[in-house]
Amino acid sequence: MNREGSSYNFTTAITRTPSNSITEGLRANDLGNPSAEQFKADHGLYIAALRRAGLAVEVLPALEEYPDSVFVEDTALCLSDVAVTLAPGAPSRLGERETIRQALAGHYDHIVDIENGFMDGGDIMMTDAAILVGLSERTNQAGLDDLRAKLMPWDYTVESVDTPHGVLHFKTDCSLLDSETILASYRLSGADCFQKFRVLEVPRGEETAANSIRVNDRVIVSAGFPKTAEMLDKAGFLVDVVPTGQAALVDGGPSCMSLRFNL
Ligand code: CIR
Repeated sequence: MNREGSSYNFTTAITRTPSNSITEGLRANDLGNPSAEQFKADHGLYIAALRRAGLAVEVLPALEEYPDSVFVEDTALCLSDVAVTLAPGAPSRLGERETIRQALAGHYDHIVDIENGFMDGGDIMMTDAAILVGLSERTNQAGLDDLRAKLMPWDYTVESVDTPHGVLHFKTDCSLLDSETILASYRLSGADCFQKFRVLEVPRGEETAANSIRVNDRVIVSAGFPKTAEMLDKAGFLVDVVPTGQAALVDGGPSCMSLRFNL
């Protein structure tokens, strides 16, 4: 089934206030602890950007027992007719999903759960035609098979793609900009899964900006990547810049901090 525009037109977002324990957040390389205070301030600006894009934003309370719980994207896949709670691949994050399930129950009539294997939302890209799932350190084949099985009644196409080695999540390095266009780092710009798309490659040195989000009429991009912002502007996209420096210290970016959906 082709769901034209459904992968970037949204009405609602769920976010979660960063916890003070974010200083214990997982990271591949330790470049120093984020400041919880600054993260909360940045998070407020992120929510403001989602609201500027027209979304109703639900803000869940911080969960101190889960340092990475601000990164709600990893706990669920929100489609237009069903939500899927995922099984995050980091053991310390598995408990986050029950609280997200409760929040989703306020919005969705149908919720299904990944019960086999593991899968992070950061590895899932919705396009109009298919759900692309990047196999990674956090997402395995058993999780992907379970997603396919659980979505069977809803007529989605689920495709497996490769996450580049050394990259945390598939969407760490790419974003959907519209039905035909992908933003990607050089590591993914030539990927087979994007052959039917126009690919805008993030200028070298700004790879972090590949994790951006298209939300309704605009693209939310991390601050500090002026060449990417200029490229998107010239390509006709309305760019909204938000600070994500604290999130980046624990491997997060714009996409990770919200679940976005259209109900
Ligand atoms: C983690 O390692 O799970 C967090 N520190 C970062 C999660 C980023 N999530 C995402 O890209 N979807």
